[in-house]
Amino acid sequence: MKKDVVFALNYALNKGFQIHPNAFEILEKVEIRDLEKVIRDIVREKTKQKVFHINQEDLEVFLGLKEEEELLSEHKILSDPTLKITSSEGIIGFGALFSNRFSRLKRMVSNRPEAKLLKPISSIIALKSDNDVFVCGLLVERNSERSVTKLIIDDPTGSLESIVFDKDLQNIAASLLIDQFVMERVSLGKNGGFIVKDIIVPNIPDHTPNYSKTETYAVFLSDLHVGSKYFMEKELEKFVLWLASPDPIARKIRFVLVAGDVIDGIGIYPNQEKELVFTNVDEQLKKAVEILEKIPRHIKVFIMPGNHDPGRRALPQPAIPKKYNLDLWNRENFFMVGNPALISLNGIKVLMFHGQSIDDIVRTTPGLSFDNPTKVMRHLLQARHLSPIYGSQTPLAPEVEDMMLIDEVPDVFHVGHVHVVGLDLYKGVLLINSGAWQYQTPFQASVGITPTPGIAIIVNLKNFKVYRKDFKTES
Ligand code: D5M
Ligand code: FE
Ligand code: ZN
Repeated sequence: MKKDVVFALNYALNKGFQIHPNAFEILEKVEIRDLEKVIRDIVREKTKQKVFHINQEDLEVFLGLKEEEELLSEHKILSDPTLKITSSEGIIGFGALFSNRFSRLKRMVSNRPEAKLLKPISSIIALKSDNDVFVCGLLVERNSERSVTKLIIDDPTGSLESIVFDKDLQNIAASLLIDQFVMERVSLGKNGGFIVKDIIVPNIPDHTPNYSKTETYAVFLSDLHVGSKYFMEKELEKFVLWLASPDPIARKIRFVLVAGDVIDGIGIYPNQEKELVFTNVDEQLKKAVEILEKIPRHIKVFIMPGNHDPGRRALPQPAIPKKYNLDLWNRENFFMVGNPALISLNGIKVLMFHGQSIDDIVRTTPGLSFDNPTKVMRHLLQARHLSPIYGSQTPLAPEVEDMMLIDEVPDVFHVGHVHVVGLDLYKGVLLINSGAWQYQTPFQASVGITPTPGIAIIVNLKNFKVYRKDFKTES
């Protein structure tokens, strides 16, 4: 028997394992590179499972010689801003952006019965009759004072101020995001002002999701923050090793999606240098590649930028540019996408977005908080827009086409940024906030954000069954 085979077998036997004779047959037939490592991995995994024998199947499974089922892993990038970004500049650009947002959302609601009755704002300003009329526009302002709410909406023809008295309607008004598209049914009040009778948001219809034909699994991650002192390197390494292990679920994983903040970046917030292990972007990305390239090649990895990654800050963001790291682009199982992106995995449409807009939305919308990110995600689907608020902290680029619109109803909506795991189902759409791989930073502590890091969200694409796997080490 070859020396390395003897060594590997002794290793397993010393750990108290029995080895089935059929495992020997394989070892004699197949030339196995890194046999020692393979045996060690099997021993580790089976020890966890408290099963202390190794047979032919264990070796076959681990060496990829056997798949009990052919698992589909087809992908298509349906929409990606990277090549569409025009970087138009100035006020004219923003005019074009908002006019595009307005007209496309108006078209989106055009099959609703109310849409037939829509009037331009300019034509109703001089309204004399007290019949109800329908208008639509982007919400520019919302104020609540005493027991009424004032709304101002703009369409291309003018601006309309209206008042909401009804309590339920006021709650709906409070849930609207600034600069989102909204339809209103209004009537003329006795003192000449417009009174809101109904508020209609674009929303998504009840959705019947697409499922994968085979039991292929996908893992949803975000906010690795490689380069930060608080990056959970050990935990992410453990996750990557698990992907290559004989664990029955790990063996079925064919997709890994990373929703931004791959690295911590530099100059992202004041005094960040003090919290970095690597103080330049190149080194941080190199480290990220070092870890991610251990993901087995049969798993496709989709990588999106966040506000900490290089490229540009304003939304939509292009994929992390080649000039920062060519290895990310060259590896055959890595797919670099912009933010946001729509990706089909075995026919399942996954809308991916880093989630920068959540900060502004939480700050301006009553009832929302960082520790319930999927509630914010519901609002985004209702507004059919990923980042409506303009002029606050989330920079928007003056693109001619508003690429932050949610044109298509996805099957899975995957967001990151808040570092808190959130799972929900909204009208048939699976909502995932995939948490983080960074411990709580002093800044997050100071603003009361308590992350839930080190958890991988794993989804069986055949039935959308979701698993949370915690990789946090005890320390
Ligand atoms: O964002 C991580 C989390 O920290 C996310 O919930 C937003 C929050 N955050 C980040 N910067 C700010 C500021 N300036 N104000 C309030 N909250 C903030 P990350 O993108 O990973 O830094
Ligand atoms: Fe982050
Ligand atoms: Zn972020």
